[in-house]
Amino acid sequence: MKSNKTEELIKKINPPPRIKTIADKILSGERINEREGISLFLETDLGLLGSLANAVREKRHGDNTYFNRNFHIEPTNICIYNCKFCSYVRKINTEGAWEYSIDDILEVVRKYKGQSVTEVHIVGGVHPGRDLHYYGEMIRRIKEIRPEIHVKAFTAVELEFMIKKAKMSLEDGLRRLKEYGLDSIPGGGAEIFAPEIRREICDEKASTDNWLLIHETAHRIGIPSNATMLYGHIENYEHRIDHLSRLRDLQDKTMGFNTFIPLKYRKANNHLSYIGEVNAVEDLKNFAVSRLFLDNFPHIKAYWPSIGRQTAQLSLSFGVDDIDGTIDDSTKIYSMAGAEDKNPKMTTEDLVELVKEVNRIPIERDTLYNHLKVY
Ligand code: V47
Ligand code: SF4
Repeated sequence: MKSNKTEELIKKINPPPRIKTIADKILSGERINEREGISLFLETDLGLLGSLANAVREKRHGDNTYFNRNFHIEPTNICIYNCKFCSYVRKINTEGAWEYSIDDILEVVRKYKGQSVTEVHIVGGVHPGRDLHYYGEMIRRIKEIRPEIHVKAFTAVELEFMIKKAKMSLEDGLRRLKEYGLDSIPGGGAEIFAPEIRREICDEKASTDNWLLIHETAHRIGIPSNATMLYGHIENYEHRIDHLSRLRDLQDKTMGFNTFIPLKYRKANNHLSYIGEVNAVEDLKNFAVSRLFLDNFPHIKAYWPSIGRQTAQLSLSFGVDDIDGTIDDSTKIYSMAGAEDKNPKMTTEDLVELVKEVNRIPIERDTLYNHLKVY
């Protein structure tokens, strides 16, 4: 029924033949190519783009809108790298640097005793002194306290370093972490894959090939993961489509990605501040094109601490079916980069309300998208 509405809209708008062909392809479930993806960004009316992305979203998920109850731990912001967009990184013994011990972290985990959180999300800087066994031990001890909790931890960038430091092969390292209790891998560190942009914004850390290889290896041994894209800085639409295309190719091979999370570049206190930030229209366009291009990704997630609550709410009509950032999102990545919410917290009730306000159905899920409760 919704696609009929989209067809009516197409008739009304009467887009150029090229856009009409792309829209027809999408509505009949055919895959679009890179050139068509770029045309969606450059030439498509925002209303039509939203309507197409919404048709695809509703075909997959109806009105279902997922969220989970998680909390974040950021063990350290000390990092050997110097990504130009990062507002969070500090060097050892400088003002604002933190490094929590395993005991400090276990204290945080104990704080959630009795609360029905299902996931802990752990990411941080690449600390020169900590290897796979240090972090493995951290996971093992977290699970001693909360055996049932899902541990989603470490970006491919952190994994590359900690595995190398432990002098293990990539596959052996990931297997060892799985034995320690690692359940899945978050999507960070992907930034933009196109080499000419990666060289400019984060030259030193894991290369595009390594990021993709780490996720491919993880999927092969049964560790699912997410993927992200940092957008709205010096990249253009071709770079974004190239990024999505590399992810779509890997997903064809492994089907190990759960969700794609576009992350909006925030400008405060970093070396790219002069660029400024893109507006909400760009955010919505980006969600919609991601939904339309990534036809083999089950979910598209809006991470509200990066875009704000209102854009997250609007994104539910532009292809997004999942909202992240509940309970106690103590991440400092966005508060230090200038997000409006200095202490991004949203209770389950707030989030349920936000979803219901736009007539969608809030569904609490676990990390692997098993339904836990319909609100
Ligand atoms: O890789 C750093 C980004 C990422 C800035 O998998 C910035 O469920 C905007 O990956 N402006 C880490 N973004 C966070 C991340 C994530 C977040 C939520 C959910 C999941 C998931 C993963 O944060 C980094 C980088 O792309 N980032 N600095 C900044 N100034
Ligand atoms: Fe380090 Fe990550 Fe910041 Fe890059 S984005 S400097 S890898 S903490």
